[in-house]
Formats: sequence, structure tokens, C-alpha cells
Amino acid sequence: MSELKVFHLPGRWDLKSVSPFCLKLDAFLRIADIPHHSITASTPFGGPKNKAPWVEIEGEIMGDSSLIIERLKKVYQVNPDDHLSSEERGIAVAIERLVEENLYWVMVYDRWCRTENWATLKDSVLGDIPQPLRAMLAPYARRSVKKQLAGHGMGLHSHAEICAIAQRDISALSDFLAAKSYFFGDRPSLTDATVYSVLANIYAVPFTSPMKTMLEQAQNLLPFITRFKAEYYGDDTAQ
Ligand SMILES: N[C@@H](CCC(=O)N[C@@H](CS)C(=O)NCC(=O)O)C(=O)O
Repeated sequence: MSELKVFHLPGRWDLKSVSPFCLKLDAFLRIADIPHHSITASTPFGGPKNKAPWVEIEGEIMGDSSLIIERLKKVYQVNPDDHLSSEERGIAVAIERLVEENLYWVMVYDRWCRTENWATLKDSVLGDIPQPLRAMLAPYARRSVKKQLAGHGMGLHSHAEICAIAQRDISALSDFLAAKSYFFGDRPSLTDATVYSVLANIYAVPFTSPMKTMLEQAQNLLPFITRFKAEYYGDDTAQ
């Protein structure tokens, strides 16, 4: 089998990637112990859907973290969800949607729309793009993200409404995790990779976000981030 190549946006602040979708795929690869070559891309534009992550698998380029994971499960005959009941598998899809189709957009709003985060964003998320291209590309990228936020609907809400939406999602995650180590018990599943990737990208990075306080108040979510990171990233400080 040819080497699996995985392309992801840059890592910063002790996280493998500033992109939750890239980090989710990386975490999945670690849970499933799939050998691969990890390659950092400065923009998502090399991917087949102009989004990161993407992979080269069996000579084919493909995008979208969830579609990639489904393919990897088949090719490598692995399934970190094989201990889940059918009811839990249903809940897992619902959590994935909550995180990726809703909470993720609050994170995007906080990073790209808050004036106080703009300087950090330009030099971190876009930081691997060499100058002067970065300076030229940054305002274009920001306009494009604001359009996406409006298209999604998140960008049309008031600040207070966005906070209330985030609070509901974070409380739901916290309530479901409760006193468990991982979302479905003692053994991690794809859900843990998904939730870790977005929560770590909210909390571990130097962007202003009201969600940081919400995570602190939830009590069980920060220990979850720490637990997952220790298990799969250990002393890997470059990650
Ligand atoms: N559904 C996709 C979403 C990927 C995605 O939105 N990636 C972001 C980075 S976190 C991206 O590349 N955005 C660039 C853009 O939309 O222009 C997946 O699961 O991979």
C-alpha cells in the first residue's frame, strides 16, 4: 500500500493544527494508530475542495475529514467506534453535527470577526503564508469568512445571541460527558477526537472568546481536553 499523506493547516500553541477539522483527523489517526506522513500546508487551497484537511490515499486525493475517516476505516480495517451501541452511534452523529456545523462557527466568528483577535489571527492561522502575500491575502480571506458566516446564519446573529448559542452547545457537551472519562465511557471514540479538536482550539489558543469562561464553568470539559491530549499527544510538545 502506498504511503498515506495527510495535509493539514499549521500547528501553533502546542496544538498540531489551528484547524479543528485537521486536528480531528490527526487525533483519529492516533486513536486508530494508522501510519502516515503528515504535511503542513500554509493554505487550504491545495485541497480538492479548497478546504483543509485533505489526503493522498491509494494514489487518490480526497478532502473532508469525515469522508476521509470513513475511507480510512475501510482501507485500514479499523473502527474506534466499534464498542458503541446503535443508540450511541446515533448520538455520536448528533454530537458531530453539533460540534462541526454549529459550535465550530462560533469559534470562527470569535477568531475572524472580533477586532481584538485580528492581529493574532493574521500571524498565526495565516502565519505560514510568506509576506507580502499574507498582507494581501488577509483582508480577502476575512471577507470570504464573513460571507461564509452570513451564509451559515451564525454571522447574522447579535453578539449576545451567539454567546447564548455557544452556551447551549457547551452545556449539552458537558451534560452528556458528565462524570465519564470519554464521551462513551472509558474508551475513546471518534466523538472524543471531534470534541477535543474544537474545544482545544477554543481554549488552548490566545484568541479572545467568551467560550473560554463557559468551558471553565463547565468543570468537566477542561479535564477532558487535558486527558485526551495526555493520552494521544503526551510529551509531543511540537504538536
Ligand atoms: N467539512 C470539512 C470542513 C473543512 C473546513 O472547513 N476547513 C477549514 C479550516 S478549519 C477550511 O479549510 N476553510 C477554508 C475556507 O473555507 O476557505 C471537513 O470536515 O474537512
